[in-house]
Amino acid sequence: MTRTAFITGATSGFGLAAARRFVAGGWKVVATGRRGERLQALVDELGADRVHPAVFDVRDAAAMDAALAALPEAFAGIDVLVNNAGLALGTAPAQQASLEDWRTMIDTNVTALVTLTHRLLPKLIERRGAIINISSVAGVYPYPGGNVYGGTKAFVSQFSLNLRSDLHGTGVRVTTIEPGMAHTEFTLVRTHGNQAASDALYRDANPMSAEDIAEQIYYVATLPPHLNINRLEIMPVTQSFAGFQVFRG
Ligand code: NDP
Ligand code: 8X3
Repeated sequence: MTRTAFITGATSGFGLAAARRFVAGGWKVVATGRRGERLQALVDELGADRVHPAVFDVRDAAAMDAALAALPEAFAGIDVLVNNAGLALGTAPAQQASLEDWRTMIDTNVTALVTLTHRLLPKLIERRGAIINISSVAGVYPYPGGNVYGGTKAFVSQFSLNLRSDLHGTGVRVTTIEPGMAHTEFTLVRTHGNQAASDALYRDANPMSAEDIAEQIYYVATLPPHLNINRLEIMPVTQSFAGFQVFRG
């Protein structure tokens, strides 16, 4: 039986690469995002029998419900949910950050993720499926300017572990993937469209690629069903840790 992955944020970065990886592995994919033209391009590239485009803003629960209700029969049985859609906005310290940016990150990275998970849990339990939540090293290690973004990802990691607990005995697997720096549209979004800042961050840094993370997502999804990776933290070799800071004065 062909398995189906429901991948949020498949118009760019990890989600787009994951959609390609799953289809290459023989899966069907429900690909979501706001940019419908990109999802249509993915359908054109991979085939309408392999990819179903679901265009909605994950923060809009009614639009999410409508998209779920409109899933064609061939894509309605979900084996793996990849909660990937998300974003960081801003790098300013908390005392200078935009409250609107904070709320957007919480609405997207937390509220939308739990809403979709809640909606799809019955289907996932029925199929003894898997949930793969994309968190971040920013949810594990603090850094200046990480404030609410890191907070949302810490939520994702802890929510995943708690889901594991609640789903005990159902056969449903839950994994959180915590990547470090990867070259996608992430920094362009974080800097509100500053291409030069995005280029500067990745230049000469040899960051991970979207495909590197897609491979990890696919690996987790295709493990034997008796194995559960709880968390998978992955960084480029060029990124590591700095020490505590001490203010004197
Ligand atoms: P991209 O910006 O390249 O992709 C983000 C995806 O999320 C897009 O497909 C976008 O689709 C979707 N998305 C964002 N907001 C919404 C929304 N309101 N409704 C629907 N879809 C939305 O970034 P990445 O691929 O890097 O990011 C994917 C995930 O990985 C995020 O959760 C991010 O926090 C996380 N991450 C990224 C890291 C990195 O260094 N790149 C490292 C660690 C974690 P569209 O705009 O079309 O709606
Ligand atoms: C993004 C990874 O290292 O830019 O989640 O915080 S990092």
